[in-house]
Amino acid sequence: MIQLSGNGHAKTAVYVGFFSALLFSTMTLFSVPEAAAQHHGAPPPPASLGDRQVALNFDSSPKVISAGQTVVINIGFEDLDKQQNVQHVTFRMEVSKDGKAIFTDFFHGHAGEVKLQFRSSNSSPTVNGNFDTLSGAWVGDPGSSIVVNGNVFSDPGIYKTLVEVTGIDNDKTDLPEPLTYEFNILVFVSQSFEVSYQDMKFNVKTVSPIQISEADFMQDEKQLVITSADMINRTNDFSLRIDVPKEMMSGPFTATLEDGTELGIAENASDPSMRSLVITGRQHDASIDMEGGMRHGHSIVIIATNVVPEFPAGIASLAAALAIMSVTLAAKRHSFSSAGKTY
Ligand SMILES: [Cu+2]
Repeated sequence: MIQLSGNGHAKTAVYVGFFSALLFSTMTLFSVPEAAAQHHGAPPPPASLGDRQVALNFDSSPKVISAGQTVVINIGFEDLDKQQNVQHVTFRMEVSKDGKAIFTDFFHGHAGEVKLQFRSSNSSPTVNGNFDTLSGAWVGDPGSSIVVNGNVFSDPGIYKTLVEVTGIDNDKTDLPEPLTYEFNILVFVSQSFEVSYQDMKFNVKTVSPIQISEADFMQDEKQLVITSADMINRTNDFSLRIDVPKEMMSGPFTATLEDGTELGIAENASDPSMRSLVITGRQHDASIDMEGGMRHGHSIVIIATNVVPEFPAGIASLAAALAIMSVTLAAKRHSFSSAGKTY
């Protein structure tokens, strides 16, 4: 009797599951705009020098820096009115991570531009270049890079970069006040996680400046929770990419930090079966954090519109119901027999 009604429920569950799977695939056939991935933090605002506006131009090759990879960083200083580089720039560059200084030195670009090649190794950073005694800084040969060997961008992370321009227009004259710029250089790590939902397994890929320790899929809440042992501080601007199978979850998506702080999210179809999500944290006003206390956490929550239908869940809960039922029956039988013993 129980067995028969059980089969009937299972058939219904399979049918409903199949129907919602069809509905699911037709509903996700909409186009999504191409989103430009943010490879580094927000560019620093231009600095004023008298009536001149001087902007720091920054780019890296490759655009997406992986931990331990050799990278060329180009730093230029542009007079925004003239739209050309200012000449003879001396600056101090300081790279720090988690509040700890990793590298600092002085550089000079006669043509207002400096190319730095960072080669990763385990030793502390050393500079290979020509030291210009007039400006008291390292200079590169025209067209070539100044080489920095050592552990500067060896680990994934958000590297705070401070550039202080101490001289401009001339090799040996110092500015009364340095022009300062601050920006983040992001160094990424690629990781892969197997996420399971009942008897299904999905592959989730992350490219993140924060080492991810865990990825958990909560089908009932339509959430994918990405967790890190490191702090994800909302005062840092950062960017990370998560590739999820469309079958597992599809958009529109939203993303937040665990304290509810909303994050930017852009969706790309990397291939027909995958969705590539670029999540960006925004620089927040420090005063907001002072009021609310430093709020940060270890998790990012990605909320989908559609998730994999729960048709195997129907069977699972049915099985659970049957298990409870048989336990109850067994208990009843047991109480009957014990009742028999009492009499
Ligand atoms: Cu010069």
